[in-house]
Amino acid sequence: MELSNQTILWLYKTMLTTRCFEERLIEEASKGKTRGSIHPSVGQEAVPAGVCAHLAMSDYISSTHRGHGHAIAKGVDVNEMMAEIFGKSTGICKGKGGSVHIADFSKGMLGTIGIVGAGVPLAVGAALSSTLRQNDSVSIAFFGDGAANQGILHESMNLASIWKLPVVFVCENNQYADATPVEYATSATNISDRAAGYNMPGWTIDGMNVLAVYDAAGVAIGRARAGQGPSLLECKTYRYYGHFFGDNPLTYRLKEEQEKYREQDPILQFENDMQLSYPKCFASRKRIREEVTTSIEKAIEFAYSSPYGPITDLYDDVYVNYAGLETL
Ligand SMILES: Cc1ncc(C[n+]2csc(CCOP(=O)(O)OP(=O)(O)O)c2C)c(N)n1
Ligand SMILES: [Mg+2]
Repeated sequence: MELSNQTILWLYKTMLTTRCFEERLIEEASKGKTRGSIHPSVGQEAVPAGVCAHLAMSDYISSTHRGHGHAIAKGVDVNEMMAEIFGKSTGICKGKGGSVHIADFSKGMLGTIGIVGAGVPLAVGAALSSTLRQNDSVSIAFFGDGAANQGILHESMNLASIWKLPVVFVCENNQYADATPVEYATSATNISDRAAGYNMPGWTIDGMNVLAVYDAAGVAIGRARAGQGPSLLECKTYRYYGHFFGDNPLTYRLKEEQEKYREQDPILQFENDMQLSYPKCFASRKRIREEVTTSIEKAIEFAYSSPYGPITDLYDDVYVNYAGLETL
């Protein structure tokens, strides 16, 4: 399918922004500047970009512990994300949540979440709300291959199917759940095969290729928007770094395996595609790289120069303030 130059450049910039954000974040984490755990998604950038390219602000996504790319692709501000991970009061959740609690309801980003599988029913709930409100918003539930074996996913897929909800279940199968290989932990050959059990279509695609993700997500999201119900999209991908910042993936993954996937790098692959099919976009790649680097350096500066919140605010935002709710 021929894409507009605008879409091509958006895909490129979104993938690059995620890569640059996380590479810089890792540098700052190494210096001890960040707070809380960090799970880099470097290598997996094609999935959030290819999916979210079809979404509007009025659509919803729920994410995982590896969610910087989802947040960026849904338009969350990188300054506020960076400040959040530095624990600063200007962070998107006032610096109280860190990398695994990045939410921005104004952008339809329901949150990165540390509990494996827990984001999935949030997306289903958001899809139910769209159905009840009779609008055409769709919801995306991003989850990993490890989460695919959590009961909550299966309950969520079943409910979404019987109620024909506008939700797409997007599995980022990066081949490992922490140090456990997917072949060891998963009964199905393809995770998408499980869609049949819930009477919905399922597809397995190359998640290192952003154009393949874009095409398949377009079909799945188009169905959901047209009232044809949920579907399951499994994107086969790979994380380059450890499970979390500080993990050494070489203790459980062969060097050759890692090199094989790096050869299919989603950004380099896309640059080759651009050179062949979108030469005008290819010509602007240097400018885009510079723009991205500048915006991430600004985000780092913003995080450094922002203050920590006062200790007196520590317990604010922990529990809902019920005052006034009884009058609703
Ligand atoms: C309910 C629950 N069980 C276990 C954990 C510990 N844990 C955190 S991430 C993770 C692996 C998840 O793997 P996957 O879903 O494939 O996502 P990936 O890390 O590969 O992105 C585990 C077991 C958790 N956070 N929540
Ligand atoms: Mg995984």
